[in-house]
Order: sequence, then structure tokens, then C-alpha cells
Amino acid sequence: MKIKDAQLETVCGITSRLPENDKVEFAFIGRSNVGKSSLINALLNRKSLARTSSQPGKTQTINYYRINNEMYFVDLPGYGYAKVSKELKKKWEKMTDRYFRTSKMLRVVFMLADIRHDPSDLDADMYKKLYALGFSPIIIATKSDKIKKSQLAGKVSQIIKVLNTEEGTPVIPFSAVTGEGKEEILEYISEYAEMFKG
Ligand SMILES: Nc1nc2c(ncn2[C@@H]2O[C@H](COP(=O)(O)OP(=O)(O)OP(=O)(O)O)[C@@H](O)[C@H]2O)c(=O)[nH]1
Ligand SMILES: [Mg+2]
Repeated sequence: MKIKDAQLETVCGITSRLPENDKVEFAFIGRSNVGKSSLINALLNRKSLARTSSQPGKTQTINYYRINNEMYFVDLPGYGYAKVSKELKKKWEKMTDRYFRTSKMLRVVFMLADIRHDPSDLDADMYKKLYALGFSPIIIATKSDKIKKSQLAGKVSQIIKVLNTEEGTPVIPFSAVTGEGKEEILEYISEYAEMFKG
């Protein structure tokens, strides 16, 4: 897929109404700091369209990036790890939960997990919730540049095991540093965009 145009179109906070988009949405979810915003930048060939930080808890709103006037990438606040108050974490959780439950145009969820670590209970709960809502999340194993090639297959199996993913769920190793996995993810996106086109 060729990215011709990408721009941040809508930003929603805790009390905002969600936009009524008429184009398909692809969402990116995962623990704070796992690399959601970095993945979006990598897919769009942009350095810092989506704001990133080494401090967990950077993305605090639902950010809709309009791509080629045909779809949206939706960046979400992370869960779990951010060093912010419990109350704020709860609010972000409510906000993303409301998005997953009510967005009419959300078609595909990419769920990110750091390739170095076993997914947490929060990750497993998120995967289950998304599945129960009718999504079949595609798993992205992020920061693959941080492990040795020889560890890759084992780490991927571990993610599949701990998340207890449904048969056939793709798990794609990805690195925002080397670009590993980027083309494969873009291929999924163009296939789904075609499939869900009006
Ligand atoms: N080595 C390496 N670092 C990465 C990669 N992806 C992201 N990072 C780093 O991880 C940190 C967090 O990245 P973000 O993209 O801001 O993560 P996020 O999931 O959007 O985080 P929140 O918005 O806080 O939920 C930043 O310091 C990134 O530079 C990667 O593939 N490899
Ligand atoms: Mg972010």
C-alpha cells in the first residue's frame, strides 16, 4: 500500500463524542510504551506525526489519522504501565473501552505486545475482550530489534501461548528501528481496506 497522504484529523478526550467516520478504522492497542505510536509513524513513513516518548503514558487521547482519504489509523492510550494516577488510568480504560464497543467503522484491531516479555494478565484480558466483541486481533510483537534472530521463533510461540490466541491468528514481529514486519502489516491493511470498502 502506498501512503499518499496522512493527517491527524480528530483528537478525542475523555468527554469527547467520537466522530462518525464513514471510512474503515484500524486501531492500535497495547500496554503503555509498547510502541503503538511508533508503529503508526513507521507505517506512514513519518518521523513524528504521532507523538512518542520513552516515558509511558504519552498518548492520552484517541487520535484519528486519515490515510489516503480512504481509511483511519486510530492511536489509543495504552494501559498498565504508565506512571500516572489510578484514576487517570481508569479514565483511559473507559475511553478505549467505549471506543471498542461503539465505533461503527472499526474493522481491525492490531494488538501490540513487546517481543521481549511474556504478555501480562492485562494483555490477555484485552485480547479476550476484543475477541468477545467480535474482533480477531492481529498481534504485533514489537521491538524485535531488541532480541537475537535466534530467539525470535521462541518469543513468538510464547506470545501465542500466553495470550492463548485463536487458531490462525497472525503474530508479526515488528521493529520501528529496522522496519522488520512493516510491509507485512501494510499488506494486511490494504487487504482489509479492500475487503471492507463500501
Ligand atoms: N528499540 C526500539 N524501540 C522502540 C520501538 N518502538 C518504539 N520504541 C521506543 O519505545 C518507546 C515508546 O514508544 P511509543 O511509540 O511512544 O509507545 P506507545 O505504545 O505509543 O506508548 P503510550 O503512548 O505511552 O501508550 C519510545 O522510546 C520509542 O522510541 C522499536 O521497534 N524498537
Ligand atoms: Mg502512544
